[in-house]
Amino acid sequence: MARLMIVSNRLPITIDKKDGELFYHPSAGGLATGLNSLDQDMDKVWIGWPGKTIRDEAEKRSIEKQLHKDDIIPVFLSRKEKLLYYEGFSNKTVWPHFHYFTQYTTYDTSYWKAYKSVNQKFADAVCEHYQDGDLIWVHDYQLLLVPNLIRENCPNASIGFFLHIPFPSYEIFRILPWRKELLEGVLGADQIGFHTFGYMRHFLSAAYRITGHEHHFGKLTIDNRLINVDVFPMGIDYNKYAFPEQVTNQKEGYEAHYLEPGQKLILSIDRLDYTKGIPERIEAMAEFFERYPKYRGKVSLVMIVVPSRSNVDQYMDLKNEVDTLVGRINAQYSNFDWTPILYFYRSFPFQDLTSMYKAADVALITPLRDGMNLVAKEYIASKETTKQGVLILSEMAGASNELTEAISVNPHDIDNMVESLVRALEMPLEEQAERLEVMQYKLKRYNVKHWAESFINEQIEMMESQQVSQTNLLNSDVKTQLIQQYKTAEQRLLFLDYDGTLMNFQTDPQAVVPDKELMQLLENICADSKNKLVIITGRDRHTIDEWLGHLACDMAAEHGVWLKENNKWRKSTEIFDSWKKDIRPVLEDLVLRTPGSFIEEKDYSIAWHYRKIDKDLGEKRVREFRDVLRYLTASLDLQVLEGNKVVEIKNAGVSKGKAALNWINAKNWDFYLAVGDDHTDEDTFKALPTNDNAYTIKVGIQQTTAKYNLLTVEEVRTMLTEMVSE
Ligand code: GDG
Repeated sequence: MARLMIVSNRLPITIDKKDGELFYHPSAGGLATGLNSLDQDMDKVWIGWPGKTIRDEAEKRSIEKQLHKDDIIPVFLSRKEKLLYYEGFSNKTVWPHFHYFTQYTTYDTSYWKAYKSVNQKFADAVCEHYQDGDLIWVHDYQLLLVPNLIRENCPNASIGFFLHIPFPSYEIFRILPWRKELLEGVLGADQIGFHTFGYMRHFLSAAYRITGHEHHFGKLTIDNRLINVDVFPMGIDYNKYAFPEQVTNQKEGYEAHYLEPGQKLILSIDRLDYTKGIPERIEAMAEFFERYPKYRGKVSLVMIVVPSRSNVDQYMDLKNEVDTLVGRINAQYSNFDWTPILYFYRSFPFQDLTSMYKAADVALITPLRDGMNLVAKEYIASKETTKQGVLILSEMAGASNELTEAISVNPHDIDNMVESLVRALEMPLEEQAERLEVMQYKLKRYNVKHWAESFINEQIEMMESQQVSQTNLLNSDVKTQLIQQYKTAEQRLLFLDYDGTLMNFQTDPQAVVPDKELMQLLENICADSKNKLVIITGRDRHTIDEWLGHLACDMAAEHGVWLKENNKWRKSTEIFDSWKKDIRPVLEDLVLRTPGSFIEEKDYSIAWHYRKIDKDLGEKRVREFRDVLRYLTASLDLQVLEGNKVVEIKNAGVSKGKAALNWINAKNWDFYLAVGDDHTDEDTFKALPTNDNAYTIKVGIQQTTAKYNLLTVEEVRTMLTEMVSE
């Protein structure tokens, strides 16, 4: 049975030690709940750090034994690793940077080294326990390198990766000295998930600009491996908050101690973190009481701040700042019956938390940056039965994309914050219910179980489609059969495309000069008198002739405009080139407006290349240019071919397929082979007979009419070498 291997920095349990005895506490995070509620027909194995530094080897073994019973595999970290990898690179480099707090980003190579080696430790643990068919799901910013490190040792594993925090814009991301390694680490996955489309866009843009990999509708192809990048907004365990088991009526408690009857409660809950906008929120409360004295004595903010990362400098500073600000506003406005901010610096048991959600008239959730923010969703769910309550939510939280019926605020805009508070406190009950119902409907349907299922189901689909695309690969059995038929044949016709088939692409097309190894291979093919080799290319005849003209082979150039037989070039059909003088100025104008693009003029076609420029700009130009071309070519017998970062205008009625027929019809061949990589080669494939002795091979895994696929230029060369060897 396929298993799900979950890999996260922290395990769903935490180890504690008291008086030399070990204790195991379950940590009830959203992730653990979501994954536990998944269909039981998939066994789960969890790999991660148990949260405690254990030095004694015997103790480690005993923990391992205990945890293995629950299918948990601990990855132990030394004190130094915890300091450099976790507190260092994860929390002082990636965390601030990805949340746009670049002033807090620490650039420290010892952190980076530890991050790499601990990521390797996690990947090793995965590979050690991996079984064929397992699905691996890696989580979050502490483990960005893990997908690719797993891929190196388990190349066929199906790996998913989910980022729980924002992915910053390219302009921010590019600042990191380790940007390329981090991206390549994540790109080792088959599926990459984000909370919002914004993060996904940033990731794809960074992947393109930094590693050069382009996407099409969120799909990237790297080394002929398909990667799915998609949005999976994380949900909550809705019923747990909507219908909690034991809720104490906290509001009554507050009312008894702090509030006059009818007073209103505003609630905020966050970890102490500079991303959560806590000082800005307190300032907004102060301004609110300043501007609207009528609310003094009537409204209190219950502010729960959960201690976190308290040994990091910025967090200590933040704690001092928050303490001072709360002290100041309380000192300024409170009286014997009322305190403006009820400030708690500690965590609460779940029951207390849900009671506070229930009691709060308004939730004020105003992070400066937040991957998602589950507190906002939990608050909405807790209003399932009462249908009363208003959510004020920062537009910088990922959750604001879904919770569009909340009052949306910019946490940096103090006026906006103050006016939103008034709006929330004054909102009629009917409107509160209407807004809540819409949001509750969404959260109920897209809960945490649904989130995990949709990620995993999409990953399973990816795994299956990778397998399907592998079924057409020219495997060793087919290769043996091909070689046997080749050996016994007397009259063999071989069509080989050049760029992307025999040679890899380069940014400058003129630099793709054949190397010695290729020359030798082609000479060997031509040396056998039973072979008729035809190089069939889109290149102009002068270049291809200069490079390969000395070989005893035939050629078709410019996608079949020119044919070379018995060492002589001829035009395949009567065509004209007078149109080029009308089209060329349009292309020249395009080049002027698009620096880095260039024109390639052939005898009967003209091409505009945008290989060296930004893809988005290139595509924008193609769109504009398509309309102009349509107008210009309307009355001419021309066709426009959109290729791989090139647009080519040429005479209609010419194709590689038509050219191929020239040779196909010339003899009774008993072996055919055609190899090519792009859509113009599909015409060649279609022109070949469908007999068992005809082999059509596409280089790459894209859709094709060819019978087989090979993945790379290197594989094509190996196959040809084996075919012609004695
Ligand atoms: C990261 C991303 C993303 C809080 N105080 C107490 C308590 N909590 C619970 C809440 C909620 C969770 O902790 C906090 O989740 P958030 O989503 O708000 O924030 P992060 O911890 O920063 O999480 C974030 C999340 O990952 C998921 O992808 O949404 O953007 O930063 O569930 O209820 N629970 C208890 N006592 C407390 O005092 N029991």
